[in-house]
Amino acid sequence: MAIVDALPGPYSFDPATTALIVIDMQRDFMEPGGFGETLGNDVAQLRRTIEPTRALLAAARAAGLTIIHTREGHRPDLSDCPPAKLNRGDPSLRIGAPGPMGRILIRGEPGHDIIDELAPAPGEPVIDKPGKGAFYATDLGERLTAGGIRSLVVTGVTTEVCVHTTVREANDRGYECLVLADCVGSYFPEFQAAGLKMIAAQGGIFGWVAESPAFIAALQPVKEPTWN
Ligand code: TIU
Repeated sequence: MAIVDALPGPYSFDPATTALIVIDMQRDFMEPGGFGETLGNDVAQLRRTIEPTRALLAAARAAGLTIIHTREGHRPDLSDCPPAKLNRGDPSLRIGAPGPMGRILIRGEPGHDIIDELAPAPGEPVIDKPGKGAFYATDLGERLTAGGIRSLVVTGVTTEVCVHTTVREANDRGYECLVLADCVGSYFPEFQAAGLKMIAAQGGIFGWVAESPAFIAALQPVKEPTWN
């Protein structure tokens, strides 16, 4: 087992049964003109996550860790977008409206794609999700079960929305979640701080929190099966 210096205490994981999940590092959240900005947010707040996540991905690939990317978005006909989500904000800037990066938060549009800096490598699954949590209305749970995954290292945006929802879903399903503080971002500094505190509080009510260099330092190569 590898051990990471984390809050509320050491996080133990076996790289062979651990997956790195990179949540929603899409232009729609990270760049001007996308969904994040139409909600009134300062997208510049999220940029500091890019470089640590790039380094993390390089280390995880070198170690042979399972890596999964997610994207939040909807079908072009919006049939998977409930009215409660659609009817929010200025009608000209809502999900499905035309924006500088195509229709806002719609699958297949330029804004929906993952930013170039963190592009998935060939073979890394990209899970399209209509909700905030990565388990809701996706096959993530089945994929993790099939791969024998028990621990999740979670990064991405935004800390208090899609990262939190996914960690809460995962924790209830029995996964041990480590959230990497420098690789998750919020449009609100106070939510970033509170969101991270909430995960590790109460003895780690949702999981553990560490910095990515500590995780990279602890990461060991996934051992090949003995019959190879
Ligand atoms: N608005 C916001 O903070 N986030 C989202 O809508 N989605 C994700 O967090 N991916």
